[in-house]
Amino acid sequence: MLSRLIGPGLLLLLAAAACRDGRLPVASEAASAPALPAQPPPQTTAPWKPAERLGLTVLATVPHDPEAYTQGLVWSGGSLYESAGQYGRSSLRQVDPTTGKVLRAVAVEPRYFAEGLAQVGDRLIQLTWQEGVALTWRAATLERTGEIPYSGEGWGLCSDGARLVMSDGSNRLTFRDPSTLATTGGVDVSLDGRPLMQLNELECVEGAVWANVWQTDQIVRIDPATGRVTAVVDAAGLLTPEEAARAEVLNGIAWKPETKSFLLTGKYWPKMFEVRFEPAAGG
Ligand SMILES: [Ca+2]
Repeated sequence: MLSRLIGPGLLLLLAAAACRDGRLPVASEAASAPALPAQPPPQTTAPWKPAERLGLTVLATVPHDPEAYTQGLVWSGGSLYESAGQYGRSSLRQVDPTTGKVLRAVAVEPRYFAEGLAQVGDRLIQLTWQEGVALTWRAATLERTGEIPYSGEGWGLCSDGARLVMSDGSNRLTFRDPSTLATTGGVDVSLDGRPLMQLNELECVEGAVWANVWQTDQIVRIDPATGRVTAVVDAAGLLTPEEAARAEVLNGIAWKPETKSFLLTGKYWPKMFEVRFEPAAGG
């Protein structure tokens, strides 16, 4: 009886531990996640309530470099910065948010696979996937200012003004010191009572953390104090089927505080969208 009760929970713990183990999550793992047997929400002392379901309204559509394997997107006072990945093709870019034109691009060494991007003061911090080092840049000039080592995989990154929030492909968000990248805390993310894996590009917005979920058209809003997903955005259908056939997954989310809107794009996407998230019809 006892083993039957703890069985599913133990399985979830093992799955979470496996993905934090530094292994690349593979499609079979992602595909197997929804196949877990349906379970009731776990018994917890915290009040549990389902995440809000959101849709989106497109405010504007601008071109996006279809050669950019987007891993990070940051808006800062009218400037738009993008981190593009892949070995031998990684770069840091400044992009015209109106035309999508790449204003400046600096190549990253071929040994680095660039990942998430965040701004801290006048610096940009760019993660690398498995190289254990963050590259730092002067935002105004895109000059490289240094490298900061860290442990684990680098996926998404955002700054909430006091700390960095980082994802690694698991359901864990790690909080880091913005100067040293030393770990200062973290939280495990759950959606409707179950671990939500594959958290990717991040955006810190007014106390919440928004995350692209790898290999899905979903964006989630996370309460970083509890790890609970408080909203799920269905962002499917932004690209036409023809565009989607040549593109990769949705990944790239930046907040424009001036207009309280988001910029969204994806890996090899030909377009970038300015959107506003709104309650889904019927939800
Ligand atoms: Ca972002």
